[in-house]
Amino acid sequence: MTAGFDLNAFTRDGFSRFGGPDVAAAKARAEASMLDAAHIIAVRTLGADAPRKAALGDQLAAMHAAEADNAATRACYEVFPTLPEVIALINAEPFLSAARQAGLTRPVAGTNPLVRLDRPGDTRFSTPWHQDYWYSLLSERAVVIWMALGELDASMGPVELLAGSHADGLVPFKPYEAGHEWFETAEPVREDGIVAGLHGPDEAVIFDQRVLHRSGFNASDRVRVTIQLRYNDLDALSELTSTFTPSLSRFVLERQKALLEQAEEARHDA
Ligand SMILES: O=C(O)CCC(=O)C(=O)O
Repeated sequence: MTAGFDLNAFTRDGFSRFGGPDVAAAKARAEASMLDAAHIIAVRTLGADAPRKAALGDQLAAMHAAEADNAATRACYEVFPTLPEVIALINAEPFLSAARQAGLTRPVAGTNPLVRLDRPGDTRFSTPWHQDYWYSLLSERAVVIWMALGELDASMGPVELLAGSHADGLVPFKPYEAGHEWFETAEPVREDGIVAGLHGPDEAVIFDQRVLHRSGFNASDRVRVTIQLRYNDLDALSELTSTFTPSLSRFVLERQKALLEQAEEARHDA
């Protein structure tokens, strides 16, 4: 049983904070591996300017201050979700337990764990009002666990959740033209009851995938680091399939194409 989960709040608002020493420990394992990777990435991307800080937030802030064209923090964004300690979070007991308390009888992954790095003042990857259920459409009982690594305060623009919006069920959506997210709500959202997903270092927030939510604005000078875990319920799947398909990245596809073209040219020249 995970401490702090408030079933009344979850039922009423669609979300609840939860936490305790086991959440702190799971976060610390992921954070340590990300710091280690960030040190390696800093040396590769920044060379002699590579900072070496003892805390992930300080390390990313220093890397962002030293980088050109986001090269160092982009590499962190690419590499962090590949770390075994980050992937392992999906199987960490406090998160599975919170998903069970939220009503999922057999939680299964809705996606691999995702890592967001939100740079100061950058809105390019900010999400508009949306429901994560749009990206699953498979399990009526589906949740997101959203948690910050390192510090999180109001100036860093935590996710904004619209309390009680899950009660309206699936709302219509349309393509989102203004940024990198795919969809937004078809109708403007009545913005009463916005709650910032603030939580302590040993806590996380769990929300129903029907809750309308969007990115806050990072007005601080820090890189906001968050992890999202998404669970569907095997016992509630409308089809026995998955909502995400691990596939080769654009990097591999482009390299394969280049190698095939080289081989073709070499055959032609021979
Ligand atoms: O962290 C954020 O800024 C937004 C997160 C979000 O929209 C999501 O996890 O679906």
